[in-house]
Amino acid sequence: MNRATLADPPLDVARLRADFPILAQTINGRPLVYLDNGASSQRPRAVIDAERRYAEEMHANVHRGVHTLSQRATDAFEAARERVRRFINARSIREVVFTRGTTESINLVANSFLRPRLKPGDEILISWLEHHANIVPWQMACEATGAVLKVAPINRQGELDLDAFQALLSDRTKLVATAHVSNALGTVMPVREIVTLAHARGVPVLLDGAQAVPHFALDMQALDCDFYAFSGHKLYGPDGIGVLYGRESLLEAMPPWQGGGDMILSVSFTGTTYNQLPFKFEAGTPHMSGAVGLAAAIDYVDGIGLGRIAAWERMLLDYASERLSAIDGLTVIGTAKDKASLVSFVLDGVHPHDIGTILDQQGVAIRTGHHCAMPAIEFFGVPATARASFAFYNTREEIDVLVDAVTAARDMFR
Ligand code: 7TS
Repeated sequence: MNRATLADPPLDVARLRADFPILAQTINGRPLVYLDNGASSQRPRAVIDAERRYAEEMHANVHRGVHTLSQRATDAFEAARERVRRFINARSIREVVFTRGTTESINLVANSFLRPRLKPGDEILISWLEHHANIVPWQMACEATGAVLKVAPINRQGELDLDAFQALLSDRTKLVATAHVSNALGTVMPVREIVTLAHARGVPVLLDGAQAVPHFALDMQALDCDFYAFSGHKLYGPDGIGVLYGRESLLEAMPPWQGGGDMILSVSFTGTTYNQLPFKFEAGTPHMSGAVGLAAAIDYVDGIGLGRIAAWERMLLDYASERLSAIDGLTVIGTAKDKASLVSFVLDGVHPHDIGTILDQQGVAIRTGHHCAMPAIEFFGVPATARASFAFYNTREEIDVLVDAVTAARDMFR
């Protein structure tokens, strides 16, 4: 490939990389090449500083005290909620529930929204490429109620078969739940079509946005989904904090999932009155510094611009796909027309775990395994893949290091 023909979108990556202290280190004597952003991306200093400032200047318990620190913590926590609302263009902060992450957000919907509505024979429709977090909570709901999990197929490129999806929608379907972007294959799902088809039959839609949020600008009102789940740690923010967006009318009608402090207005032994939205779904002390850090991550990402991030990552994806596919013996798993910035692959004669170990010796961090999406990986007849997932702070030079390391791994086993 002629590297000189690749036009550089206007992103000063060298300057941006300096914002990420963790990227400046060596691993096994080599400069770190961090290509495991699909699992967790790294935090810029702005996020680390925001979390530290919270701890040094504001920390106390939220929504409880009249004292100054508690007010400061509450203000910071609620300002973070408003920042998330603006980022995803939700109508109201009542639609923004803080959770531990995508997994907890989906479990909240499974337990509070879905279970009380399910009768034996009802159906939940997902796709074949889901992360386990968007499979198992629905299976558990099915086990408890006698409902049935339906799975829409994918093709050999790893794209959803939209006709089959439509055909699987029925009068018994109580919820559609699909990824926005597949973590195992990188496929960008046709979420607008999914929402339109489901809503045409009156079926609500949950989108698992864990892998979409770092890559595209989101607009809940335009997307018109009913629930949207994501995690802070994939968006350059802290771990242990995530978001459930929910349409207000649905959240309003849902019972609380967990009981405890903060989710009540009054408690007596004869009965308890629940708090208003979104606090009804936030039992116990929340991850306050995490929310503050998430807001700082959103400020940081917005400061760069998701459009510019997407353009840079597109370039990285095209470059990596082209160079990796040119390696003799390497097969890319997941070749959808519309992909986000990751490449899953297998190498003839080398187990993905061995690829991961050999790459680590070169300072290159990738993920290997089934990526918590066993059905999606097994669909391609392999037990595991190696996955390189990119962020805006990655460079073409890093992809060159990846390609050289993968080639060396192949040669070691020849
Ligand atoms: N859904 C998708 C599509 C994901 O990629 C992940 C995490 C989750 C849900 C769960 O998110 P959590 O923050 O609640 O754990 N995916 C990955 C991954 O691809 N490698 O490590 C975690």
